[in-house]
Amino acid sequence: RSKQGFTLFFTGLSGSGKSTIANAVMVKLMEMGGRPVTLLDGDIVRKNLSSELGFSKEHRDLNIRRIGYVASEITKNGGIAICAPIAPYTATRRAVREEIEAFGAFVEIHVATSLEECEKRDRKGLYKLAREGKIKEFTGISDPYEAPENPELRLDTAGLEVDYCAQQVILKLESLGLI
Ligand code: GGZ
Repeated sequence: RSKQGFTLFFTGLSGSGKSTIANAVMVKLMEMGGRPVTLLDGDIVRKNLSSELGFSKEHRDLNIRRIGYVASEITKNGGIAICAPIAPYTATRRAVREEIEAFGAFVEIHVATSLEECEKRDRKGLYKLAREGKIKEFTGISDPYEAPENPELRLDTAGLEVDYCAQQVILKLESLGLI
């Protein structure tokens, strides 16, 4: 009998490493075969599903609820959904967890790379623009990030290799009996 579906939900600041780890985990899960794996990355969802939305609390919540709905359908059908938005609000993450747990497991991974480290990396130059006030409502600078209190896994990527982080996620999924 094949195992239940589940959703892997990465949350963390811009530049924390969510997308990078999510991609590495996706590759590992695909190599294992079995269930189909769908990646719902922040960028891709914003482009294809939420292109009319900005970054107010209302719009961020709507974005996360859409991601949650798609992930719940995938989970219901026995697949693996990997989500990687910032998802800054605890209550919204909890609502998505409840929606998904009706059908399968919800595994929350807090990519807890510090603001200092994310800003130091500033891969896309967005922190600089946010500090200059050229991007408004920027998470961590001029908008809140509510860190999860009880994630299934917490990873601070500073000084860690991508592959090591991805392996920690795989080990967690094994210990939860999901793979
Ligand atoms: C945060 C912003 C903002 C503001 C643009 N605040 O590093 P990135 O560039 O690729 O990831 C960030 C992405 C955040 O979109 P999400 O859909 O993940 O956010 S949420 O879950 O809150 O809906 C960043 C870019 O969009 N970006 N403006 N003001 N990030």
